[in-house]
Amino acid sequence: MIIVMSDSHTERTVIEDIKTEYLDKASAIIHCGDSELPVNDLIWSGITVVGGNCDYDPEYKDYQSLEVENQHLLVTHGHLQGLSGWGEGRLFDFAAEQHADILCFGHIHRPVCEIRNGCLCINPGSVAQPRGDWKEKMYTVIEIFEDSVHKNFKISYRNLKHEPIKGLQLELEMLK
Ligand SMILES: [Mn+2]
Repeated sequence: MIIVMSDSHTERTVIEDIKTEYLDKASAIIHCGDSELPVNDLIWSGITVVGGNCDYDPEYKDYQSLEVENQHLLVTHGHLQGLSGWGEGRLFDFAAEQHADILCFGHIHRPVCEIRNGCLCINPGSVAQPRGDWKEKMYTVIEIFEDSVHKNFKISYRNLKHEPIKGLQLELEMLK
């Protein structure tokens, strides 16, 4: 189980709540940037985080790669790849160059869940400032089931009470 959140914009407690809920269960907890917290905040112990356009601490990494559950996971906020509310820029090219199996990004504060060129692309929405059609503050739980031929992803968007959000529960399958 991989937990992905983003765009908390100074709301520290919500990060703490999610971390407390999943620290023992998850193989990784990801924050895709725009926390507006200092990089040395102790909250980041146990969380993989990157910098967003609203993070002024220069010590944040622009992107991070990690191997988790046999997947090459790439984390970036998205603004540096030209992602905006109007277009994706070169975000998905970047994921392909990095050979990502899973791309986690933020910045647009809207949920995105799709497979592109064999890469699961996830935007967890925002835990603080949702935009667009979905009005709930949310984050994402990814579960991966693999056999020799298929990879199955179970993606559950959750509200801040950790309840699944109706209409945002997805199962995607791809050939390996
Ligand atoms: Mn933001």
